[in-house]
Amino acid sequence: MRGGGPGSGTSRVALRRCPLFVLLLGAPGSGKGTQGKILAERLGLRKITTGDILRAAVRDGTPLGRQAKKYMDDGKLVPDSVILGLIKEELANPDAQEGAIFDGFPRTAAQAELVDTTLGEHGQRLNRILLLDVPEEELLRRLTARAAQEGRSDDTPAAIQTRLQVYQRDTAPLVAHYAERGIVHRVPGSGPVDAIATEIQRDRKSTRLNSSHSQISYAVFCLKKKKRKKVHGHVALS
Ligand code: B4P
Repeated sequence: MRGGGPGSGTSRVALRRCPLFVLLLGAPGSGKGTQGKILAERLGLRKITTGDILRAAVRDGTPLGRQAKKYMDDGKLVPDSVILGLIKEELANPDAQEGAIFDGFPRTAAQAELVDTTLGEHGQRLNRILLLDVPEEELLRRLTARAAQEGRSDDTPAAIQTRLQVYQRDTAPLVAHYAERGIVHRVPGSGPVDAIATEIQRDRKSTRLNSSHSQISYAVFCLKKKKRKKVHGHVALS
């Protein structure tokens, strides 16, 4: 949901001055899309979902969609040569300057580097990584159930196996990269959707705008950072 940010004028000013970038990371079926939607609505931030953008491109038959379709149907990642331009474009969107929830990217080392560099050019950085932790049997159960309900072309048994392997090979290593910065928060991702959302809400570093008290604290935090920026000429937001 855009523009539906936290209610008070103070929070809006704080949000503009101190953007919040949260990445939802997890295996296929771990609930990134589900929890990302709830979190984006709660924080009034834009959610950028590469999977949705790619599926829309496939549906509309655009050049991007035609390039991506085969990889997606096979459960493979769309190559970085195709996806990096898309990510750069999304991050350049004026809406994204206020902060955003990233769902589905970065997924490779090259994408992570692009995100770091692009945010860094604006004095920004990823503030929080929410790692949704779900056992493989549960992932399989969810994706198989969705295949029956929605018939998504990459929810076939073979594509699901490939997606799980590709996640372990290309995306899971990013956790160590972000853990070095101390910004990873592991969230148990099994159980009712509401309970998981509540667990995420408890993590103040990823939802620090969710109460009027934290909005004020956050505004003060941002103003302090801004002052430090003037003195030292750089920003460190995490
Ligand atoms: P995505 O759309 O990102 O698909 P995904 O990783 O499988 O996650 P998904 O959104 O489906 O799962 P979610 O966890 O929300 O990517 C699809 C393809 O696009 C990729 O394979 C790749 O080809 C391409 N792609 C996308 N981004 C790319 C990138 N950056 N680089 C290269 N290629 C890219 O939910 C799964 C299911 O679980 C849902 O049905 C949901 O309702 C259910 N669920 C959620 N939470 C639940 C809970 N608590 N209990 C029970 N069910 C739950």
